[in-house]
Amino acid sequence: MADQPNVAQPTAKYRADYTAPDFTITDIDLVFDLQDTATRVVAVSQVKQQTQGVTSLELDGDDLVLRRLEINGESWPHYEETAEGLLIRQLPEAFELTIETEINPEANTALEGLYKSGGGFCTQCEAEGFRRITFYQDRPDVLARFTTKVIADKAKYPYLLSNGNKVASGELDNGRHWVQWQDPYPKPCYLFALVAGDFDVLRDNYKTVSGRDVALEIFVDKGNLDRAEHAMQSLINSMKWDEERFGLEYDLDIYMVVAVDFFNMGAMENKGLNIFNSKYVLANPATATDTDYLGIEAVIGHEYFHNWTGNRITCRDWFQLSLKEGLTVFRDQEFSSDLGSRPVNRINNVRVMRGPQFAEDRGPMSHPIRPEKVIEMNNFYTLTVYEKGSEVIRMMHTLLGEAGFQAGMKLYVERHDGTAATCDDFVLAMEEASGVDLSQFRLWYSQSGTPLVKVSTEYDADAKRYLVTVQQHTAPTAGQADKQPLHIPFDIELYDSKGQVIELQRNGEKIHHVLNVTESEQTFEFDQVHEQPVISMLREFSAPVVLEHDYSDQELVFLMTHARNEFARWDAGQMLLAKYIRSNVAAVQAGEEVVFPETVVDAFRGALLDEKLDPAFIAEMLTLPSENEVAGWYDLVDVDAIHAVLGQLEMLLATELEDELTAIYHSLKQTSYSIEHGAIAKRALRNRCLAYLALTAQGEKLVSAQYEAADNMTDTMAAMSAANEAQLACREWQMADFSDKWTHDGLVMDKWFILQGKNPAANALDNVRETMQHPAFSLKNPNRTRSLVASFCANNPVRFHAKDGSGYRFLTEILTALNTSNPQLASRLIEPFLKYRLYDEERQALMRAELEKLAGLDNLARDLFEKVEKALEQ
Ligand code: B3K
Ligand code: ZN
Repeated sequence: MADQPNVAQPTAKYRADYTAPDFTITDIDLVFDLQDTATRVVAVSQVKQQTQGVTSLELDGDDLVLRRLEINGESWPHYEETAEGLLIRQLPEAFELTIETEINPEANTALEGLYKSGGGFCTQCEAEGFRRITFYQDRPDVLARFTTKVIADKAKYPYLLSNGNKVASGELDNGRHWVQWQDPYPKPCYLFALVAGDFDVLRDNYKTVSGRDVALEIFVDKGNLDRAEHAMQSLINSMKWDEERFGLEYDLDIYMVVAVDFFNMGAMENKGLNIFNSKYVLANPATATDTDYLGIEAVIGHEYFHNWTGNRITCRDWFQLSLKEGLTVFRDQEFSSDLGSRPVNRINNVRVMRGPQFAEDRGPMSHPIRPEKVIEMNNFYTLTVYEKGSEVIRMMHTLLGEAGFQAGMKLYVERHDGTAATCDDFVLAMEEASGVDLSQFRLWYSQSGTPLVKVSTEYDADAKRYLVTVQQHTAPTAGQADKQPLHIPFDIELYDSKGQVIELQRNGEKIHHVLNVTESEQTFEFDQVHEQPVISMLREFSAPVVLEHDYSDQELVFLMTHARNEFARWDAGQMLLAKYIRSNVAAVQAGEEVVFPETVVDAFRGALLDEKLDPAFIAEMLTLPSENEVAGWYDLVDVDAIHAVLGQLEMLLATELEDELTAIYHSLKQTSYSIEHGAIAKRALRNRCLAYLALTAQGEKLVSAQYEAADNMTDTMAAMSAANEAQLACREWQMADFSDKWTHDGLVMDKWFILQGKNPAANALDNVRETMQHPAFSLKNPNRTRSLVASFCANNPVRFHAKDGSGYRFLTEILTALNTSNPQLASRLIEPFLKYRLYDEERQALMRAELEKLAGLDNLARDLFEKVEKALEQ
């Protein structure tokens, strides 16, 4: 952006530039005197030189007022404040550093560092928020033992919490009190946490496999105790699961979870004191949907699993983020799959990969799971680092098998416990423990983009031979032009015409069903194949790639019914849908009719009526890909045509299958609510049926009746979203009724805000603007903002991409406001703009103009700067 002189250039960091710290900090003793606008923080650190001869120490600091600086108890004049923090000079080899800072938690709307949420204080330090509390070496490879004393008004803040064990407490004059905490495990400062407030506490306990008694405490806003039980049960399940599946046990006597309303992400794994977005803690049947319940289980698990993969073994530098995140996502996915439905979990994870992650790979922020260059670290908590990172771990699991993988985990933990490690360390442990060669596989860490895998097959009836030719190609991505072939575990199965599995063999030797694809083009040969087989490929989505193969409808219908694993059956259904979505998008663009053959409808009818299948799985079978996922298939996206085709296909399925959908809808009615998986599955299918039936003549009646009869939020929301999508007349009174009932509860109102954002009506944007005046809405609260604004901008493509540019101007207004108050949130919301190159010329020009407006802001935050700059770059 050379033509944007008013944009200050924030500096980038490169992975290749890593150097170990010149000093380390072994212990830090913190005292917080909490006041809303002027909190005092005294930090006493024991510092040791690591590089001989280096006598200056650079400390990171942001938005701090320095009140005192001492070395070994003496005032120290040899320092200067810099743009990045403090530079202290003429230091001895080992010393005690005392720093007193003053901070303003109330003014902290960025929700990073120490801030106020509701009536209480809380912290968020990952990635680089500790530097907003005190001057420190704010980097993950400096591991110190933390002692923390918190002082605050006793009436307002009866609970004063920090990491580790409570070691002392006392009363002070003028109504204040204090508590001191000590964490025995050395940790990087991003895992530091402090909470002060008044809460209701749900208590339980857990005895670990080796007999440690752990007190479990969940802190929620007063009055919310009845919404914490599922989180507690999920925590207990996580602790048990990690012992059983990974042999990993909890290591402190207390585990605390605090739910707060103002939080930029889902949750944070601070040692012994997790801080959670209340969305991932609070649930009861009246306020939360089944999806919310499952989300709580997954996030509680995820943060708990970080205790080993993240906390006991942390990251050497932030470029290694996937070391802890990819691995921990893999662990939480396995946890959810072991406790619930494995196929349904896999399907939903794959949807995230094929939709938003593949889209990220194609955009200007495309990066490998281990990025090479970062301006603002918070911008790299991405689907690529997390979800693709997890797929990379999963591929190793596929290549090594469960036993080999667990041997690798064991070695990794033995070698690196208590240290800050790298992704290479992890792969090396996996390789050495299993004997599987991962040398080419390592490329997944450094190469970005989604490989395209094209497969062609050939059957030689005389020789009874079957040939499978696999080609891989990764197109250039932003910032990375040259690509090499990757090591792709490619899981296949062959079926005969009766649906029996054909054993894979060649020259009398068995061949494993996971093929090692390592070259740009490779042919695999199988013999003793007695008839033309049907091939199932990329089973379980064995690698994060796009598969291209010229399947006939007949083959796909065959796989939908005969493939042995459910994921493959679902995937065949998706491929069949994809074929007709593509051909119909072309038809609509050419002004022709939408065509959807009877045989395809019948295949979906078969799935719907298959009593052997899990109802939750059938619901997935009958779910079309989202408009965004379909958009990802095109270099030039036609939002209107995609919307029209998906709408018409849904209408067609609804009309053709109306009798079956109606029968199943009524047969799945339950008399009481439970969150047991069988019950969730039945609701999932029943509500999927309702979404289709809403499009038929009975829609108004069924949807109204369900809303009125619903005794749980899942059924209420299913009715409301069906009414919203189908634009039924009952939508209006339902929305009004819901808002009357829940205005006092922002978390519940988020569901209503989402529906306003996704409203397909032509005046959706006017409604969204009006909704911003709703008493429950606030741009200061990230959950509210995401619910309304992100659902409009990211999940209502037809309205957001209105040709008059009104949606684009709206997003710029929001981003401009958030740029100063909460840049991290702004940076999440800007995503739809980053894809502007995929739209027609007029829309491109309009979006580009908005990006340029943002680039021209005087005070553009580095979070937005990094994305805007990359988006505008050619
Ligand atoms: N580690 C945190 C995410 C921190 C995000 C910082 N912007 C939550 C998690 O992944 O578990
Ligand atoms: Zn995580």
